[in-house]
Amino acid sequence: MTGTDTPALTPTHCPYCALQCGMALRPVAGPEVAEVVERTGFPVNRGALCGKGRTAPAVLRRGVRLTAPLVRRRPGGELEEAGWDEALGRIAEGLGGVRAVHGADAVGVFGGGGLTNEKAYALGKFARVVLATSQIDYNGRFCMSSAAAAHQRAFGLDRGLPFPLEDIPRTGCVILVGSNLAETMPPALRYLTELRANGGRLIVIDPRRTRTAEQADLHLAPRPGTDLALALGMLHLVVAEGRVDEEFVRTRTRGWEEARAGAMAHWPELVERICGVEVARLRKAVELFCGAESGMVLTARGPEQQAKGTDTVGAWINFCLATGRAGRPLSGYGCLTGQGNGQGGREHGQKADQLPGYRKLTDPAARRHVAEVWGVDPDGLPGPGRSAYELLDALGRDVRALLVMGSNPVVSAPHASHIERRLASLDFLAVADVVLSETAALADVVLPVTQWAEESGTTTSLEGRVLLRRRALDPPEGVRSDLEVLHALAGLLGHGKGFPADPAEVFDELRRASAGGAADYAGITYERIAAEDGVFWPCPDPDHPGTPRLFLDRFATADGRASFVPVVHRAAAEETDREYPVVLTTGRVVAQYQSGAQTRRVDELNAAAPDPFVELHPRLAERIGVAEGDLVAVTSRRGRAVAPARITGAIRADTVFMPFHWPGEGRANTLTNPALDPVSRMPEFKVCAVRLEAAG
Ligand SMILES: Nc1nc2c(c(=O)[nH]1)N[C@H]1C(S)=C(S)[C@@H](COP(=O)(O)OP(=O)(O)OC[C@H]3O[C@@H](n4cnc5c(=O)[nH]c(N)nc54)[C@H](O)[C@@H]3O)O[C@H]1N2
Ligand SMILES: Nc1nc2c(c(=O)[nH]1)N[C@H]1C(S)=C(S)[C@@H](COP(=O)(O)OP(=O)(O)OC[C@H]3O[C@@H](n4cnc5c(=O)[nH]c(N)nc54)[C@H](O)[C@@H]3O)O[C@H]1N2
Ligand code: SF4
Ligand SMILES: [Mo]
Repeated sequence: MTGTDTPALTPTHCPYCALQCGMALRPVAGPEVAEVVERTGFPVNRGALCGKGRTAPAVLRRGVRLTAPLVRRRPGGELEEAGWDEALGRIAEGLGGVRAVHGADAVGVFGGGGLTNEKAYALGKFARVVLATSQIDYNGRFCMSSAAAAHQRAFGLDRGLPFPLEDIPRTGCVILVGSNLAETMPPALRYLTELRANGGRLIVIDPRRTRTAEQADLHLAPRPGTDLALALGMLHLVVAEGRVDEEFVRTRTRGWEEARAGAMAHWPELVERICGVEVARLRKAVELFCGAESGMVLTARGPEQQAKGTDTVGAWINFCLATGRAGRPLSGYGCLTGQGNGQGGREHGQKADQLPGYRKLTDPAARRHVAEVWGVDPDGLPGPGRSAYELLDALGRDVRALLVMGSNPVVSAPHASHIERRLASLDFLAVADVVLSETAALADVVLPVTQWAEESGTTTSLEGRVLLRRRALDPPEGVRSDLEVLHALAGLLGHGKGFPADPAEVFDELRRASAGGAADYAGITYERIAAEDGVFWPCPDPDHPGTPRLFLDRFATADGRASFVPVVHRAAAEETDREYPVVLTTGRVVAQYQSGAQTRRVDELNAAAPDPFVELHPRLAERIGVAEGDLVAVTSRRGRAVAPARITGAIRADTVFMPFHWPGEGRANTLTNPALDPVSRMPEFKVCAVRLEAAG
């Protein structure tokens, strides 16, 4: 480089959450590798970033990340550095060997919602075509699958937000259910602040008075796991107070009578008893929402990560439909998807029942279309496989070899001690990761892969906006991209063609595979994304402008009407009793991301959030005799975790909260209940019964 050159600034997006904040990267000399520069021109975050985004380059450094493959040369031995040929050869042998002895479905694949569209697509194709296994699913099952299922049921299409974030400040009232946006997507808090500045109202429903709830005009704090009753109780009041939008119900929906009957069975006093929210506050919420010209209900993991998450979201959609707050400008139901590519990652085929373009694996026309793009026989494509938890639970039994790409289930799966044992009982485990995660540490082979800043690829944000991350840096010696890994493994397993390592080439194939599907990317190109700040799907052809707003004329059902779904409240899978008298709920803190595999390696983030904790109310703390910072033992039917007490009046006295970002003694998922939603197969991360003791 000559003295006058400044290293190029590359516009890109954050590697972490679904907000996909715009940023720019500049390479720097020395161990720091790169610095993040504000990119004010990107409309979603206008330059603002949270601490995780700002410090993301720290994980690009050598010493922090993996830079050589690791192999375990004898059972029970240590992981040792190896060359790529040996590592890839061992994986081909490990997966191929199990398949030869136990059949194709004995080989499983576990993907992630953080993978780019190109990777998610290639991983799904690799499983179905190269491994010919039905056993592929991914961590998105733990994330937004309940909202996705409810979306499909009611609207015939699942895109988390049917409108762009920029619409939020202009609506009349937002009900935010179980989302702690202030910690989980800090730059998006601006949309709520602007809403209130414009005179709009904000209602937050969360058992904790979070930093998000503090912004609200009205905060309802139900007992965890009772959101379904709460939504039904509010719909009851809508009916009782004559606030149903009859015209909208008649012309744009079907199934109201049955849904209405379900709501009428949940009279407000009953709901008050179930949820612990006073009738007067329910009434106030209905008054604020229905009194505004327009309104939105936005849910996140609070109501969704329940064994009845699909019905709970269904009840909120019913509420929107009955009040005419859907399929109209500035109104609607939306789900705040979580992972960096949480939206795109659920569209292109790493899900157990799915083919690219959000097609169904059981649909003969979909199989024909995708098989043609792949150049394979449609009858040779496997059928749907197990959902994420069921797949992990089958390890070492029906599924004997596993390839993990983009997830760390040892920390993030429910009943994690059980899943850790299942992983350890495998005949063969391969993990591709950027760091030595807790799951990678159990593997027979670990492949070090390139990161966001070192490779190009698209993600689809929570808005349904398809974005381009650009390669800004050269990866260090010794690492390869996930696409290169799949290319090489496919070759070793007899598929020398069909798995290009170039993301642009993969994206072009994805466009063809998605063409005509629900999530149609056919008209989206890298060039367009770059020129237009992203393109909203569906976008069926290059002249199509993309679709920021869905459902304004019709819903995506056969007759264009939205479906009410008849739902009734039911108890959590595990209720409190004398032995386990307290409800545990789990979630996030601003400075750590997910299983912490990446963010626990960043000094600045660890300084802000070094350790797990148990958040509890002063009355509960007094009852068990602990003071601030004292160790608390939390025991559920599945195990015991220990972490320091954090005492606050901002949580219900019958509930404790633990973040799930840490392994070891304070691992929240040692305690959680793997009860699954019958439709979405989402585990009940947000509710289980526990007992507390001082652990002095
Ligand atoms: N800092 C940070 N940001 C992240 C992530 C991260 O790990 N760290 N992860 C990303 C991902 S993948 C996701 S999915 C999103 C998640 O984003 P959020 O859904 O906002 O995060 P959570 O903390 O899991 O849960 C939100 C709130 O639900 C409340 N809650 C608990 N139980 C219940 C209940 O029964 N009912 C209701 N109504 N509320 C309840 C909790 O108190 C919590 O405040 O965040 C994304 N952003
Ligand atoms: N108790 C409790 N448990 C929960 C939740 C909760 O609220 N409570 N939330 C659930 C939710 S919403 C989610 S989304 C899950 C997430 O749980 P995980 O799937 O464990 O999420 P991450 O920690 O993001 O794991 C991603 C892994 O992939 C690696 N990685 C990152 N990028 C890439 C890449 O491009 N390629 C490859 N090969 N690897 C990569 C990271 O280093 C990390 O090890 O946790 C779930 N678990
Ligand atoms: S809010 Fe999400 S996308 Fe934005 S900087 Fe933070 S982690 Fe990254
Ligand atoms: Mo998530």
